[in-house]
Amino acid sequence: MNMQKKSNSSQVSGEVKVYAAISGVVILLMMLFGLVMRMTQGQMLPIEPNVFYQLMTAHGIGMVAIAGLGGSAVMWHFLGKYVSLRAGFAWANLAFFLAGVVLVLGGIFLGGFAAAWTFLYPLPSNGMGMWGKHAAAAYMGGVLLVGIGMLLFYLESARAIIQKYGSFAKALGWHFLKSGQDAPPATVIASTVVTIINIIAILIGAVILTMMLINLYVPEIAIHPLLAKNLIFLFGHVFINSTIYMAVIAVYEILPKYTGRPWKVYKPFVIAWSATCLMVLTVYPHHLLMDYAQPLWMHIMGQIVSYTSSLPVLALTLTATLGTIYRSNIKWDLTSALLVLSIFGWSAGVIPAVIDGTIAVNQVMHNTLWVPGHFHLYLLLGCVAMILAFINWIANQEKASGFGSLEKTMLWTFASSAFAYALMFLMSGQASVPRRWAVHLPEWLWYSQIASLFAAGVVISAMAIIVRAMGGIISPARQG
Ligand code: HEM
Ligand SMILES: [Cu+2]
Repeated sequence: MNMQKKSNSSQVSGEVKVYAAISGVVILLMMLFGLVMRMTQGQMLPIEPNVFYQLMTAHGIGMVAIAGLGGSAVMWHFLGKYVSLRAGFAWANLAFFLAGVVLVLGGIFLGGFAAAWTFLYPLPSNGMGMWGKHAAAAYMGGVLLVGIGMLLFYLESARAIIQKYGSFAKALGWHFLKSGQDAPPATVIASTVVTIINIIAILIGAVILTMMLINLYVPEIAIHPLLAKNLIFLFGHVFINSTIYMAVIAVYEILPKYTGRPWKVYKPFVIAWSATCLMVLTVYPHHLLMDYAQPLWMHIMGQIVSYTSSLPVLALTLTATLGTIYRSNIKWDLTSALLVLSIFGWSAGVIPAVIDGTIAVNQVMHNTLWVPGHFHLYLLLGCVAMILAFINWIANQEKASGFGSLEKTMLWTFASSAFAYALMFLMSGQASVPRRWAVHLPEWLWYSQIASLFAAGVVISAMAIIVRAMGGIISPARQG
């Protein structure tokens, strides 16, 4: 490697570059799977339903996992500026990740596994001739491996945070609430919350995956289906939420470089993150609102916490973002524009999510395309926009760059087509089009066809952004 000393050279480590590069490529590939699915629903492609469900399983788990890896890149990069992280753990995580991906893809595309990424018990062991035990085992074993890698990653973060700050309480800023002194940086607060909640969530995910793997080969050892569903959604909800909580660190760290105003930590910010830390673990019952056997108090908790869990951190991040931009002479380029877009996308997506977390609405909207509508809004325009911003930031050696017409076109194409794409899901949901159906009724086809057009816009603009950034990540010494 050619390590020239440059006065203003950036300090992006090898593992972060590799994470970012893999994230970019896999996000693109999974978007292509998504486009193929939506076109299939619009009867624009002759894909068989079993292949549709394989693609849907791969797209779901692939996007969730890669959002996790992309978010981890952001967290590892910036957390590493405050605490000392050992690179070996990031590499170990990557090794587990890649091994897990091979198993998952093998289970899906060789073994035919197509039970959706949520592997809801007892579906994986009931392939009905479409897939066998080993395919289900490969899938679940692969997810377990990815989880183990992530667990190592968070255990190392936990160790490094405690070594530097003494305790999680200090890293969460609880002393600051009392004394008003020495607030930890926003990055450390967010990383600590994600570390705590994801260690718990991944352990719970590992428990249910192991139970289901045993059940696969020893069916006499049955699992209570409702318990299984609770454990799976606790894991799934926390993990996917954490992807945004990691990626948002890019907003906290990068946006101030453009506005010249540091991201100051105030007491409400500390309170909001600590509150989220508790609430995110108890909000998942909003995925089980239609399970009548679930205790009533859990339904009520799920609804109430749905309102309170996502809002504090979002509201504070949104107001702080607006505050930091306002009259700041912010310098616009692709990175800063994507970051601001991401806060908008995240905020916009939470609205239909909270609506769906309301029991009365959920009775109607549950299992319609309203659900993919809300989460594509905040994952695509929120989480992915943050990750793309980060990829672009490190590709430009952590400096602002030009905002020419090419960049503007990429940005606006991405923003408008992603928004319109998610809107088509929401409209389909409002028209009661069911979620997870390979074949749609004739009167629904136009939704999928128009959506496919927007999906193509997302794929093309994301490809332009990622391919362009890739050059900067792979050959950092490009400009002298
Ligand atoms: C070009 C961008 C994208 C397209 C075209 C796309 C397309 C789709 C389609 C057609 C479905 C199935 C909807 C249904 O009938 O139920 C789906 C589901 C899903 N997508 Fe996407 N998607 C895109 C981006 C993303 C992103 C960025 C993420 C996450 C970071 C994501 C995560 C998911 C998940 C978790 C599911 C649920 C799968 C399931 O129901 O098991 N997608 N997507
Ligand atoms: Cu949830």
